[in-house]
Amino acid sequence: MEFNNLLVEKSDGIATVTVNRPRALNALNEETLGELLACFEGLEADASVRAVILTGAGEKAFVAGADIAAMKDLDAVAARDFALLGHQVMHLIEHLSKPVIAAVNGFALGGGCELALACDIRFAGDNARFGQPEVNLGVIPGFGGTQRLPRLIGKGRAKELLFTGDMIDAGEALRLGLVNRVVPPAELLDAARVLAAKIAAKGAFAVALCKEAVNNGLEMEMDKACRFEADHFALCFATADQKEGMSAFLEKRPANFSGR
Ligand code: CO8
Repeated sequence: MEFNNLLVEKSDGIATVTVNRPRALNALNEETLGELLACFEGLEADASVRAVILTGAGEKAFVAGADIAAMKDLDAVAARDFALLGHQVMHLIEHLSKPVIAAVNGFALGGGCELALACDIRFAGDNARFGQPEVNLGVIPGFGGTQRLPRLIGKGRAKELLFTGDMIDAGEALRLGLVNRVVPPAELLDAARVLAAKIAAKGAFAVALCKEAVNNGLEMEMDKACRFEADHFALCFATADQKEGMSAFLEKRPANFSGR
């Protein structure tokens, strides 16, 4: 599928999606959000894809936010529709049955920070900057930032970022637990690919169930969440990968997972 604002590459079971509007620092307009939706629906349906890397074009930005020029004159109904479209994209990424790694190569602000938050794992170049600057524009985050940020880094730390609109650098993001790892910018995509390849070599069904158990379990009470985990654990025993993984261990050889 061809996109106006995205580049998509697939190799060795890893899809790399690049938001490609560098002249606007990859800001998310309605067309780009629609393309992200179509792109991730396609990746979900493509059994050859076992992990996804999401990044931004150019050396300056991952995504510098929702497109301010496109938002400025919206009325409340249109603003809500725009926010809901963003939520659809974030939800799709968060619940994709494959792991999604954000490779944050510069500014990740507002909707860009929210896009990174919807991913499973975040790697950052040491030039990355994170922030939720919406209060500087007289609005609040609209693509899940008030919800995913406190769930990831805690309520107090999230509120400081949300109330001040301040930007933080990659080192501070690492300290807060907002990113998993910081690397030199030139090594960012390779580091993300190494991680993606490592995960892609595991049983894809088990990885998908792990993701579902973490995401859904965190929304439940502990006893219900543990039951949810037990049911997902049991489901693994209906797969060839469980037999292969345990046989391989006992036969002292590497497992060869099929994803079934
Ligand atoms: N939207 C539209 N255009 C943008 C955006 C953006 N978010 N960010 C940068 N651009 C454009 C600039 O306008 C500029 O365009 P031009 O060359 O035509 O003037 C170009 O990108 C380059 O930007 P700068 O010249 O500003 O580059 P600097 O290096 O000087 O500054 C910054 C880089 C600090 C990243 C600066 O561009 C900036 O502050 N950008 C805005 C960041 C921001 O406020 N993001 C949050 C937006 S709000 C949001 O995301 C809410 C999400 C929920 C929406 C809910 C829907 C209702």
